[in-house]
Amino acid sequence: MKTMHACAAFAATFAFGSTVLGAVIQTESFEAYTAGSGYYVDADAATDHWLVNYDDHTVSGDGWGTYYTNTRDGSGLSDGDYFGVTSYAGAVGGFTHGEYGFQMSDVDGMATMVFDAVEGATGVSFDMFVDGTGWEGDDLIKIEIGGVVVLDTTGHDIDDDFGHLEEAWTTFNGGAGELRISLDSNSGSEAIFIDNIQWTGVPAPGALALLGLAGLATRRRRH
Ligand SMILES: [Ca+2]
Ligand SMILES: [Ca+2]
Ligand SMILES: [Ca+2]
Ligand SMILES: [Ca+2]
Repeated sequence: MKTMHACAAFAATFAFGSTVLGAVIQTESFEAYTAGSGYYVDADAATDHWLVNYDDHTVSGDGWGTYYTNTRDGSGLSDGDYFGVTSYAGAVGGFTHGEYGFQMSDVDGMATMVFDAVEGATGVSFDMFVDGTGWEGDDLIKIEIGGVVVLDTTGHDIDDDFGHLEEAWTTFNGGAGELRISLDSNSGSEAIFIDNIQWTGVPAPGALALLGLAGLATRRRRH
């Protein structure tokens, strides 16, 4: 009975127009941050920790951060790597929104970008570019949205089994919740780039009330 009720409300929203549900309510395109020049350097390769911005290099922003995990007992990001917000588009041809994107490379361990769940969001999409190179079986790219695994190359040689992702921008989609993008790699030529993150969902409760759908907003928040 409860499910039926929710479906009826959902259908009512569609009656007002599907664009209501698909509205972009938040974006992250890395345009508002400094990119720095040269290498990003992290002092600690041994301990799992949140990375901190270094000089003008940005690895943490508004509602997101990057976590380092010591998976290789290697040099991590202490040896100086091209990592963080960048305007360098030489590898990708151009970013998918604006002049800046986020580059992860030569982690010598694992780095995970973590984007907080956005209130009211029911979906998220973003673009990822994977460099074409001789990845090995112990390298991995993993994407999780709200705990749902969208991509996981664990146990695969990326260029053998996920070659379709190489040298191209691919758009990934998922539902609500925290967005996590991980790269475990050990070479400067093993790089991924992220751009154009868009969270979609219902408009703010005030806008819904104007449409006479305040009841729906209350119900959806409980999920
Ligand atoms: Ca951008
Ligand atoms: Ca490194
Ligand atoms: Ca390979
Ligand atoms: Ca490798």
